[in-house]
Amino acid sequence: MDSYMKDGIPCLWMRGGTSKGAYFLASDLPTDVAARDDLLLRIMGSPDPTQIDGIGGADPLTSKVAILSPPTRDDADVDYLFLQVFVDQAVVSDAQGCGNILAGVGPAAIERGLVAVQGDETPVRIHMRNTGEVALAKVATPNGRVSYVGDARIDGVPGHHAPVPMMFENTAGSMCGSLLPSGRAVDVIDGIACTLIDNGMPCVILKAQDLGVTGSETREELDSNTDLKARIETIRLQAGPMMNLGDVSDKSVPKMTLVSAPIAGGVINTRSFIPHRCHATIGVFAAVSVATACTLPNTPAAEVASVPEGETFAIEHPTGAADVLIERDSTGEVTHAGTLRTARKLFDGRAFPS
Ligand code: NQM
Repeated sequence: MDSYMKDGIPCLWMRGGTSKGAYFLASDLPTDVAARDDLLLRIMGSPDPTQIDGIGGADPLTSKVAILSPPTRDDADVDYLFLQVFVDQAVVSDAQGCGNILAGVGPAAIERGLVAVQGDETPVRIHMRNTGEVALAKVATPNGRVSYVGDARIDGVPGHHAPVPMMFENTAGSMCGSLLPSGRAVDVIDGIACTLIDNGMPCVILKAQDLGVTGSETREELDSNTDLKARIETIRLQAGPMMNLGDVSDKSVPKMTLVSAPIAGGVINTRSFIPHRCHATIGVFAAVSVATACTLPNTPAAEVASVPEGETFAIEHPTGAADVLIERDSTGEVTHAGTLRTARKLFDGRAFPS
């Protein structure tokens, strides 16, 4: 029995946007990456499809980790490393960021004393170590404390909570080197037209109808369509090297996003595979990448999208829509992006690994 099993590790369990995860201080975890990952697998209960012996929620959306540490850049207040703990494989991956878990980072950094409160709203500049960019989040801090109470609501989360607005810049090519890593806005893989794009999250965007589905199916319907999932995975494995991601068989990127015409007044309808299960909503940076693809003429996304005049892009998903703010320069290039999320502290205590 190691000391972690005996004494546990300080852990904040938080909802960030439409995801849920364990937030740790780097100083409470082993510095050796292999030892850290082994510990996180034991805490979450992986590999096991039920994660019954850990705190993970048996879903990629609730098997996530944020590691916080003091900033290593002058233009940031806190460093954030995101880790995806696979549910049914002994894999912990830093090969993607997570904009939903990002929503909890500002509040967690203040709760843990890494960032001081500044008035009723505290701006927190977050260095996202997975991709190297800095995001700006604003955290409600009335009376000198983080407040999770407020009037903001996001689709996919019941109720109303304090808003956490977030802004991003320089997200193009976050993990793939450039916005369109293959050098083209459209590639054809297995006979299907795809846009390989990275504006904060590597995504492959393809039309649902080209894969024989409508794109309005439920998460459960798509998750049980094993033929569809096998075709998507074959395309993904070919897209990975084309996106400078190498062999992606053990990686959670690229995400595979099926698009179709909007059905609820939004810009585009989506179903995202992340990459093997269908997302209950859509990732934050995935939504930014999809919105960006909508602005590229003659692409699968542009063909089905209703692109707005203004800056707000409602990206429809299985349980509603995610609003993404897209700012473009005079050439039409996306320069800034943003979104509104909420977050909530669910539990503060010590996690005990198996
Ligand atoms: O794209 C899930 C999520 C995400 C990622 C995933 C995310 C993002 O919704 O920024 O938020 O794509 O695995 O938590």
